[in-house]
Amino acid sequence: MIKTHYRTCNLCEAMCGLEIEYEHNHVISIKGDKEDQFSQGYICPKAVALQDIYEDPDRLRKPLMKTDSGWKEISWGDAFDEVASQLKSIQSKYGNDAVGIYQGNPNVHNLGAMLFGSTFARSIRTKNKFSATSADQLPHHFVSQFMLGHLLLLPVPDIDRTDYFLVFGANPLVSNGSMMSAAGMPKRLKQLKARGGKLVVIDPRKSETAQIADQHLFIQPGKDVYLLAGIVNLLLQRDPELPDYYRSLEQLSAVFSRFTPDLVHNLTGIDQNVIKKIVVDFCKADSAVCYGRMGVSTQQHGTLCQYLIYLINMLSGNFDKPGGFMVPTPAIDVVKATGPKGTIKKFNRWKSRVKGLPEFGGELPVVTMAEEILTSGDGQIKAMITNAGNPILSTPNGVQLDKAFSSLDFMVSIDIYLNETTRHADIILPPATGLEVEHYDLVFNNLAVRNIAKFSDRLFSPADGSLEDWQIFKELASRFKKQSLKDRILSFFMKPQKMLDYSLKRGPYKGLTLSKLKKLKHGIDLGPLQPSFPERLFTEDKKIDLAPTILIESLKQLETAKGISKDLLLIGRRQLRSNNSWMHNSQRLVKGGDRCTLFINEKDAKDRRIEDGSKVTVSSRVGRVDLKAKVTNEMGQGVVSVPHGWGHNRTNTKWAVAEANAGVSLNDLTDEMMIDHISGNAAFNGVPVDVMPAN
Ligand SMILES: Nc1nc2c(c(=O)[nH]1)N[C@H]1C(S)=C(S)[C@@H](COP(=O)(O)OP(=O)(O)OC[C@H]3O[C@@H](n4cnc5c(=O)[nH]c(N)nc54)[C@H](O)[C@@H]3O)O[C@H]1N2
Ligand SMILES: Nc1nc2c(c(=O)[nH]1)N[C@H]1C(S)=C(S)[C@@H](COP(=O)(O)OP(=O)(O)OC[C@H]3O[C@@H](n4cnc5c(=O)[nH]c(N)nc54)[C@H](O)[C@@H]3O)O[C@H]1N2
Ligand code: SF4
Ligand SMILES: [Mo]
Repeated sequence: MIKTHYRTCNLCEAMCGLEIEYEHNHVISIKGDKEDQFSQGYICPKAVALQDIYEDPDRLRKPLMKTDSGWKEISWGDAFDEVASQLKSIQSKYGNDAVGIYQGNPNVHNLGAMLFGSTFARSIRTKNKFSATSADQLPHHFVSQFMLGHLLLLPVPDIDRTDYFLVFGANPLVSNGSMMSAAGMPKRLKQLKARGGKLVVIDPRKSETAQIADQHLFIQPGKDVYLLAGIVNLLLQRDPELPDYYRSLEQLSAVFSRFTPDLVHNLTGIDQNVIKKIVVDFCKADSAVCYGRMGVSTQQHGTLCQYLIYLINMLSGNFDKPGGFMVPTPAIDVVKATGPKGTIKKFNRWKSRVKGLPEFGGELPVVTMAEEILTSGDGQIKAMITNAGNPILSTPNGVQLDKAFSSLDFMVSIDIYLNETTRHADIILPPATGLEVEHYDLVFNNLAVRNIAKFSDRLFSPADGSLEDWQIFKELASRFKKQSLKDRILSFFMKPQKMLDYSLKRGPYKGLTLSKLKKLKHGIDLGPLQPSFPERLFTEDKKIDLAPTILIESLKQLETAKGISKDLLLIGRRQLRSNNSWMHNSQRLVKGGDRCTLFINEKDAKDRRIEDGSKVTVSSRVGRVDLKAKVTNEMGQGVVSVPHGWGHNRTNTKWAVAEANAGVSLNDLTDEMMIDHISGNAAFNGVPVDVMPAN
């Protein structure tokens, strides 16, 4: 008999509701759930990958151990014992920091990993913790920590009510929104325009989102900081009236007055009147919000850009206001649950050994991971744990990291594929995943443009003997931390559903329990975002510091002499049918020809005698790759673009479809020396490159 299952897609941040028809353990169809309280039927082409991953013959289902004669399946018990014994022996020989951990993106899309991953990571007692955060949204956390007092107190654009949406370096039509969970982005943007609202996009490429905008401004990669500072300067000249929970306003004028429209024009090429008009329109709109994502977070001024975006929203009176920049009130308040007050201490408590980069939130910047493995001496990393991550393809200078991982004494990966990263492991522990697990979005409800809640049951039971991520973490942690009787009793009761129910009951919505949520197959809408400041602040004085010293000092030193760069600069490009590095083993998603191409402007192509469709060689300080060029004036002059997550051409991987559609890795060109100097975040955008016809 054909049955229907409702769940939330956990592949990206959008949280789309799915309606899945199935019979026994076979999926018949995956469609958008029209009754879903958040997505109302919207899905993107990636949703079907949940079926493909479930059925994928390449997906790992049993622990693997590397032997001289190849990979060998072993039992879970033997795998855990071997992992614990190897890691412990390395730690006793070289110290705790000799074991490093890298946690990848799917962790935050995984209920079990969210509940148990950090306990596991803590049990290893190492200072060498890394994650995809420092190749992504670290600047947002940094600014929230310094201005709002908690790194998870993250404002999002109230996109459904805004009248003016000013977007820097984000492409929500393709990414479906990031640090802004909003299923159904095309419809939401259409509604913005239908109610007379404006969409303005600043991007070195006329992206899919820029193409539907009222206004698109090309910008040279990395130059946003000047435009943003120029906007702040003009806002300050309007003498903003601010609520009394803001402080240090008086410090700002002296710092920002040099960012005149003329200076901004010289540094960005953007016309003075265009800049002034943006400020006038932004202030005139009933509500307005400025928002920036990967394009501005992962560049050399990432943290300053996010700081200036927060300031623009605050100085224009749009912070914590409907239609502006608001902090959601999720049913499970992860901010409260994780927050000691006055958390400014969570920065620079230790530094990386080789480059001296600061810790933030307990982690070191991932740009430094390879050198921490390759540089000998006290505190060198000798063993790695990777968990739901593919840093060989997703962090700068993948070739160097390849070399680093192959030099390790031991490596264990918790992952569902034998891919570019996990091929270096000695042991792979593959969890049940996707349709086989329960789901609740602990992280993305914290970033959603409406307050909602939904619980998804598992659709299929995991294959016989499979374990889930949380069970793997629990098993491993128990081997690292001595368990008292109390620990063991507590651990027996610590299961995802129990923990969810406990947290829901302590959340802001009275009467919302897990059993109630389980009956609401399409989720529950808890209403639009609500103003909640200054009560929500975690700062000690309950005020927002508009001028945190570290940010203001860095702005004062900001170089303004250089003008427009003559180099050809490389940026990334997300694609609707990809998801970082791991959705290329789905035939349905990769079909339709090679998408791993270099986009280049007509003039830049002509200057280099490059023809549309021809092979080109792209080289940077760290490496070179050959790929096909597409000549398009979507690209601003002097900027080229390559999508990331491809490059499945390394040896000894086991994902056949991906290998047959290999592409090249953008991160064989990006440079681990290019960083955001405040936070240590990777600067993927604006890498100087040479492009020429191949051979
Ligand atoms: N040049 C450039 N580089 C970038 C970016 C860019 O824009 N440009 N984007 C950056 C961003 S935003 C991010 S988030 C990172 C992502 O960086 P990573 O997280 O390192 O890379 P992913 O490709 O997401 O790899 C996810 C891994 O998790 C595994 N996996 C999937 N589901 C599960 C599961 O349920 N359990 C476990 N244990 N494993 C699972 C997959 O097999 C895969 O190996 O990449 C960054 N890299
Ligand atoms: N289909 C799909 N969806 C995804 C993902 C995916 O891989 N595929 N990944 C998910 C993840 S992990 C994340 S973090 C989000 C990211 O979500 P977004 O940030 O919305 O996605 P990107 O496509 O990286 O958008 C970055 C934009 O910045 C522009 N840009 C590059 N450099 C600069 C610059 O210096 N200045 C300015 N102003 N713009 C610049 C690029 O041209 C691009 O249009 O997407 C998520 N959703
Ligand atoms: S937009 Fe994201 S959440 Fe929605 S169906 Fe696509 S991958 Fe899934
Ligand atoms: Mo990301």
